[in-house]
Amino acid sequence: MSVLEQKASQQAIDLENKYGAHNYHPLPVVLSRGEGVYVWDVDGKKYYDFLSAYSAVNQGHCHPKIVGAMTEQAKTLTLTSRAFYNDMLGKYEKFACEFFSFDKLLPMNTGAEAVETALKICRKWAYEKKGIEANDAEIVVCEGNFHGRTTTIISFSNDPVARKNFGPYTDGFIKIEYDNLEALEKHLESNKNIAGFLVEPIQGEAGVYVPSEGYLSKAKALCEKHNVLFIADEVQTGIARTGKLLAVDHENVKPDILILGKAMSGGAYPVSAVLANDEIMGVIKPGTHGSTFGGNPVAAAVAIAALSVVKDENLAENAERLGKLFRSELNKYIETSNIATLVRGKGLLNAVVINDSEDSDTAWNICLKLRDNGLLAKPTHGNIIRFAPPLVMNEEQLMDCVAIIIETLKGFEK
Ligand code: IF1
Repeated sequence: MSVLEQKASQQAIDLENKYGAHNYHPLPVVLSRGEGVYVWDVDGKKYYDFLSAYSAVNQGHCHPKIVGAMTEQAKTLTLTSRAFYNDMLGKYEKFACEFFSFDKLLPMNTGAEAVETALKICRKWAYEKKGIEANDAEIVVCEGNFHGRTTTIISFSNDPVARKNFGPYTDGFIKIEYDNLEALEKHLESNKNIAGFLVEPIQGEAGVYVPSEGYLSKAKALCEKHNVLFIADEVQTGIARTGKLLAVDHENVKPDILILGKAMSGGAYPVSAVLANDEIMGVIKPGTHGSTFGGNPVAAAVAIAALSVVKDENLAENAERLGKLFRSELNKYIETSNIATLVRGKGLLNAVVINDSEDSDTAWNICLKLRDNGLLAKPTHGNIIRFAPPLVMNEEQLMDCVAIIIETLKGFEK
């Protein structure tokens, strides 16, 4: 990199360091353009994006249909608030309810807001429909969860960095081991105050943990048996990422409450949503919940376009096919590697576990070298690297990326 090039990147980094809160530790690369599976840095270097903004850019960067819908609506009507009706929200709600087969949708903006909304609906349903005594409702969550960064959500996180010094914490949550049906059944059988079970169909941040075959369907059956709401957080696993429209579709599970975000907009705009049927969503009455931007006309137009792209371009099928190819190619290399120990995932949500201690910086150094070799990825926890490209990738591009990843890993062989 020339001195001048270094200057442009460093200037951007210095500005963030000086004027921005230090709540992230980004990989040192400064991006200025995105298109499809590619991003470019300020010096014009081209990269494959293998993070997809944590699975928000499933449809590829700056998809013309999504940007076009956003631009048109932004020139027409951006925000009315919900104090009045507008001509876009109902269309979006109908489109999305039919797309995911639910009666109702409550529109929000970020994933965490949608998770909070789902928790509120679950509690309100518990008091007004299930008959649990006021303030006694408990919601079961899983160890290793990641559902966002609000005070209530980090109250039930077991990530010390996400929790430390943010107390006092919100009560009413029971943590159980992920992928452990006996633990779930034990609580459902012994505790009549349980209102819901909140679960990621695959634990993304924890390191792309895919639960045992049948876990989701058996957990749903247990919830049905005990009149407990099954709440699927598909913010990261949804919208075709794992090779089906929703990750729960791999087991034909219909959640009582579905939480969506990220790729609901293709990464063009903050759009999240909570979907449920009338007997559950009916507990929400005027004044019980809301948001200034929730369901705004731009979000509505963007989400309709983003979901249409998923269907029109068969992104789930593409993710399923290329995900199998990715894991097959990586497994061939792993057989002879002493630096990569395993690859796991579904569709195009995958992770490679690096053969080093959790606190080592090997995974980070591998990502720095991947960057130099033209591919952007980032470790999740410690020695696990998440690989999640946009779902619009084709086989030739995927094989090019497999070659980059394997060549880079070979450079770290012991
Ligand atoms: C960060 C993680 C991923 C999510 C699930 C809800 C939310 C997320 C399953 C909240 C958000 C983002 C948040 C971002 C990094 C990223 C992330 F590393 F934090 F955990 F993807 F794995 N449910 N995940 O994954 O949605 O409010 O962010 O829109 O906070 O560092 P949000």
